[in-house]
Amino acid sequence: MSFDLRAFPMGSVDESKVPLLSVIIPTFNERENMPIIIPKIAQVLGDSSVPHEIIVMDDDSPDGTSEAVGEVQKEIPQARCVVRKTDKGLSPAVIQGYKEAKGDIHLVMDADLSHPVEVLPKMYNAIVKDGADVVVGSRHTTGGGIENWPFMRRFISWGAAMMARPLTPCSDPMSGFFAIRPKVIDGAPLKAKGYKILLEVLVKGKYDKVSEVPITFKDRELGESKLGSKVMVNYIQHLIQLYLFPGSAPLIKFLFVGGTGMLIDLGVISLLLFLLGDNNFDLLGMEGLKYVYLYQAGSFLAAVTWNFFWNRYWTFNARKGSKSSQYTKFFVVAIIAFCVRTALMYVGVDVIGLNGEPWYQVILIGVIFIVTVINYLGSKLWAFKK
Ligand SMILES: Nc1nc2c(ncn2[C@@H]2O[C@H](COP(=O)(O)OP(=O)(O)O)[C@@H](O)[C@H]2O)c(=O)[nH]1
Ligand SMILES: [Mg+2]
Repeated sequence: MSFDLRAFPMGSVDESKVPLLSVIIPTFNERENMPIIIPKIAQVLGDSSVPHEIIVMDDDSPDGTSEAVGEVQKEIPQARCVVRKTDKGLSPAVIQGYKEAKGDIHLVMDADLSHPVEVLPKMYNAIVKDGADVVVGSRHTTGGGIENWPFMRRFISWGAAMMARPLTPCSDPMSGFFAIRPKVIDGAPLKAKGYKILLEVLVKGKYDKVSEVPITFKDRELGESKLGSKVMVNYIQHLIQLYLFPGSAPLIKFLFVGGTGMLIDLGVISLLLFLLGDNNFDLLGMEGLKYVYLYQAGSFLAAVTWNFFWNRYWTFNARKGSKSSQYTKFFVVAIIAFCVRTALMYVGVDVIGLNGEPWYQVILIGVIFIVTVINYLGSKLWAFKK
């Protein structure tokens, strides 16, 4: 087997050795599964000559999981168990597992054989050979699936995955089976609250390429599921946190900020009219019109500035770039969009004459759409480009 070591930048890995895979298995009461899954992993990875370590992150299971690992370890010395007595829970166990792991690739999988061990070499190669930063064992990609689940359960699982879709570039962001290069989460503020640690990693980590390997998920045969009904509520809370996290789902945030910007625009112009008065002069006379233009310029500036700050800190999380240069570019994009809007409305309404119902509304919506696309792309690809 050959390895493309260029996938590992100089310094991150000793180039004389083949990248080491750390398999992290969070457990709670999985005694019966230990003598099955650990030898299976060792065999599959051994057959493919993948150097590896196996770390069981056990929450001090009363059923003797750690003792079971101790037994297996006699035959398979690259396996070990870390017994955790504080900060219990699935996600904290995985996060601590990342700290324990010494490998160049960190892979997480369940203990209950729901995740097919056979695809481990494929996932490893997706990173080592194909240069992925994250690889996900996916049930929802072509070729993936779930064995023996009734329609309703599949539907709920699919719906839950869809709710997270805008947050990540992956079809199965709820999978508990995935591998990363450690640099992906280096310095990332991972929170251990939710059960879906992959979502945390995909929202908060730094990566370029995400690959998916299709898997068929099988229900466990031994032991019991620990993740019951509380998971649903926890998942929704977790999703809300992740949607609010700076830089996640930028298109949704951008549209939301744009909406608030329109309110600012309207509010400022109304306020100016209210304070400085439309009583003092005739709005329809030339003099009055000039004031309104001035007010419009003021409210435009206020809205652009408002949008700029929210987009910089929240939508795109671009606080590292130079503020003045970002502001200038953002302003230029807004002016261009404004000119495009004015020109298109002029052509549509005054030149072509689409000023009756419903054509005026149709053209207005079309123009707003085009202008939003210009604003979004200009912001993402230019003003706030990282
Ligand atoms: N360390 C640790 N592992 C857990 C905890 N809860 C579940 N796990 C492990 O996480 C994996 C998935 O849990 P499981 O109960 O199979 O969830 P399900 O497949 O969604 O029903 C298994 O390996 C469990 O042993 C926990 O609180 N702490
Ligand atoms: Mg399970």
